[in-house]
Amino acid sequence: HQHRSMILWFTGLSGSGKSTLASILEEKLYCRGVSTYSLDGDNIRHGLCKDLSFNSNDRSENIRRVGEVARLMVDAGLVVLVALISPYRIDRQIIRDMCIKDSFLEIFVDTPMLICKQRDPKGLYHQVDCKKIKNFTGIDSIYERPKQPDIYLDGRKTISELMNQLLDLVLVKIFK
Ligand code: GGZ
Repeated sequence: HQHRSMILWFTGLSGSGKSTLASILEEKLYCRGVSTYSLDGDNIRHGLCKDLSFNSNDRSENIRRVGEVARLMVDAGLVVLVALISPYRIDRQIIRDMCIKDSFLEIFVDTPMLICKQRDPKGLYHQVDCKKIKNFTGIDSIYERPKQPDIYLDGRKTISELMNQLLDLVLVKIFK
């Protein structure tokens, strides 16, 4: 089962579906004999990055650390799935630039804010409305949309529709 190693970098708002898509994709890749590892914002921020807040410097540092770790894992031969909001274009670009050509795929999960708010799986948007959280991405903290993502996913579609689209594109890259 020889395959290429690379970073699959999911970016998008909180509640956009990044983590869900990444974890389903990981399972599908695993079934096809691909060695994978997932780095998800939610759990990374309890460990490697637990000293970081959500101000802009700390968000950039979060992206930098996860990018460095992901790159080490690529050296070890893995397909690394990263799911971070990663709101700043420059931070995503820096990771792309440090990767060998074609070993970084930026996957933009473009889900309208209204849908993210309706889903609100962790009640965070509700807390923002109650002024309990500040600096929330898409509300009072910016999200810079990718201009030319490698893969564009329209978050208004269902997870299974998106998965069909995503899996084929990724398999082509991994087994090229
Ligand atoms: C955005 C926040 C915030 C603020 C807590 N802004 O939907 P979630 O809950 O599970 O994912 C979000 C996660 C974002 O962490 P990241 O490491 O991906 O962010 S970044 O790339 O910008 O560094 C959300 C939760 O943490 N969360 N406060 N203020 N998301």
